[in-house]
Amino acid sequence: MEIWIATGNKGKLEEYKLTLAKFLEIKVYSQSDLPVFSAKPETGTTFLENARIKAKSVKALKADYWVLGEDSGLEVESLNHLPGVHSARYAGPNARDSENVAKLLKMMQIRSGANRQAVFKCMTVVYTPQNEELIFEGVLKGTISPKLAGVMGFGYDPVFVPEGETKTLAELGPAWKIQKSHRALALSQFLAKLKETTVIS
Ligand code: ITT
Repeated sequence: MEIWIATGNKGKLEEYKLTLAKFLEIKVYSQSDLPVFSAKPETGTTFLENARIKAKSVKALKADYWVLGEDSGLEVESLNHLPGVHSARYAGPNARDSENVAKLLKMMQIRSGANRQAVFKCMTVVYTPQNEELIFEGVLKGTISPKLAGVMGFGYDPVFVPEGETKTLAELGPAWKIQKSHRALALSQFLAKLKETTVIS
């Protein structure tokens, strides 16, 4: 099977490719493999709405294939669950990961006190070749470290310490993330469904 991942985020794509590499029957492509593609604005107010916008924009060009779109983000308890759907743009429309992380740490210094609880959420929408919609969700609980640590991964990985761990995701690295992250948890549900329907073995 061919699956098209509707993302322009290289960090996300790398994690999908790493996980799917062991399934020799799955070929992975992304929107950057399309000759012409322009991403639609993420106008949804929920992860699900934005995941649908992304998946549908690639499905419109790859109607007969499997297409996966995903919207994810960080919800910090003491910041009223922000940055949430704004995670990629928290410090501004074209903000770099380092700027988003710096804003997060600053906001938490002002507002969070001792409460550093946070969750990563990943909402995944898959369209089958027959255009059936499948929805999967993954959640990863943890805390926000006051200081950056680690160089692997992307986004908020250098400040997110998963529950039960003492290191950040950027220190734990891709081997940990592809087993246990919010993205991995959503993807494993999709893979279970593919196995159930014998698309893969
Ligand atoms: P696409 O929409 O093209 O997939 P994006 O980066 O804009 O790429 P999102 O809108 O889903 O993706 O925003 C997700 C943001 O949430 C992402 O840019 C990171 O800042 C953060 N994020 C999501 N998953 C993460 C992870 O596993 N590690 C670190 N940060 C993550």
